Order: sequence, then structure tokens, then C-alpha cells
Amino acid sequence: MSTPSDSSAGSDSLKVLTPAQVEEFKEEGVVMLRDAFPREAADTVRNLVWSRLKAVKNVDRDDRSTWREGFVHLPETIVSPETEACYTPRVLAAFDDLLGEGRWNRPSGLGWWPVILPGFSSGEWYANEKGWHVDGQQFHHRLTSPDQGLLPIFLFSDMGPGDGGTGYDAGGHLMTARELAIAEPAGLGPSALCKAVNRHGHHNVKQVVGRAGDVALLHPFMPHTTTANVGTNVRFICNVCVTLKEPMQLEREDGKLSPVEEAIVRGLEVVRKA
Ligand SMILES: O=C(O)CCC(=O)C(=O)O
Repeated sequence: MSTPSDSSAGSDSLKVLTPAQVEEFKEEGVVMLRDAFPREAADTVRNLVWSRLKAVKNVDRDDRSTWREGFVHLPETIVSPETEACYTPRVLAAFDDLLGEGRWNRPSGLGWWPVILPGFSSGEWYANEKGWHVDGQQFHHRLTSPDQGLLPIFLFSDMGPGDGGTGYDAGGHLMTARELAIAEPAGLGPSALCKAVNRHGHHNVKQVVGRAGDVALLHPFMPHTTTANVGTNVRFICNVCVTLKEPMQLEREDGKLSPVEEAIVRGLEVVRKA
């Protein structure tokens, strides 16, 4: 099997991420792509989401009496020139860096929209204990499933610490890899996978912090959850599913594993050494 040091889909061919960022992604399961798309594009899309929130959920930006609960979910994908403009060459190049050029399908549109309004949580920031999950309600999970190759979270509002940024368990993707390896070849349904992962608890909880126009790039195996918004801004994100053209491979003849695949191999190596 290729070793992490010789197997990269190419630290020599990285387009936007640095080798240190790729290493951070493999180890922590998350890397931030700053200034991934223009802030003006984020403003425009945020306005679109507000208009859909009013139409679909009767939540009005200008009328706080319509803000009835902190978490408002808009389960729709918006496909429009405004959302397409967020898939900048920089974003697509980062997908290439983490998945390998030509190995993934370009998503269409942006959605869904978990919006977190301020004023409903106070005191200390916390991650919602009941919300921990690995994405992928729509498919049966196997170690090399192509159904989700990457979990990019697009930021449409500025979020500092405590402002409702997605909570994740840094390094937790390695443990998900181990659970999926144990479950081979049958694999696990979405709820069984979440149960298996949550059994371990969440030991290194961090939150996505950044500015509108940033994209947090999460390993598809990353356990994550909603968090309290104890700040004053409305928190807007959307998470996207990037699917793969072929199942992942944990060994490749040319040795060119993608960083997503390398991280999985790393998770399995930890078990072998343990
Ligand atoms: O709202 C968030 O920060 C997380 C959303 C999430 O986990 C999801 O939609 O899968």
C-alpha cells in the first residue's frame, strides 16, 4: 500500500492549498479556504435566502416578531447565476487539491440552508449534543462510497467564536473511517453510522469561524453538529455534497491517493498500530 509520504494526488501539483493545509486537512479533517468567493456574491445569495425564508417560512428579516425560534431550516437548493457564481475557480481548484482532478462531479446550486438566528441562546457557546452526525442520509455508507467525496461548507455571513459556526470533532473523521472498516463489507445505514460514531463521544470539539466568502472544507467522514449562536449576527451557511465519479481507492497503482483517501488510510493505520 502506498505510504502517505509518497502517495499524494500531488503535493507538487496543488493548485490553491499549501502542503501544510493539506496535512491539516488529513489530520484534523478540516481546512479553511479563505476568500474563496467574493463577499458581494455572499451578500447577493444571503438576500435570496432571506426572500425564500419570508416566502416559505414566514421569517422576515425586518420583523423580529416573525423570528419564533433560533434554528430555521430552508430545505431547498437554489440554482441560479448568483449561486453558481460562488463556485469560483479557487473553490473548484481546492476540490481538485483534495479529491484529485477529474475525479469528482461539480455540484449544481447551493443548499440546503440551516439558518441560526441570534437572541435564542445566551451564556456560553455550546455544540448541540443531539445533532452530531456524519452527512449522507441519502445513501448506504461504505468505506469507499462515492456518494460523498467532500463536505464543503460555504459561509454567507461573518462568524466569529460563538456565532453559530458548525461544530466539528477535529480528527473525528479518522474514527469514522475505522467504524466503516469494521462494518465492511456490509456497510452501515445513515443512522447506524451516526450511532457507531457517537458512541465514542466527541473529544476535540471546534467551531467553524470565518467570514462571508470563506469555505470550510470538511472530510466527508467528519462528525459535525449545529451550535448555539450566542452572538448578534444571523448565521448563514450551506453545506454541499460533492460526489465522486468512482468509489474511493485506498491503494492506487500510480500511488496517487487523494488527500481524502490518504486521511482514510491514516485512520486505518492508527488502528493497526494500536
Ligand atoms: O447548521 C450547521 O452548522 C450544521 C448543519 C448540518 O450539520 C447539516 O445540515 O448537515
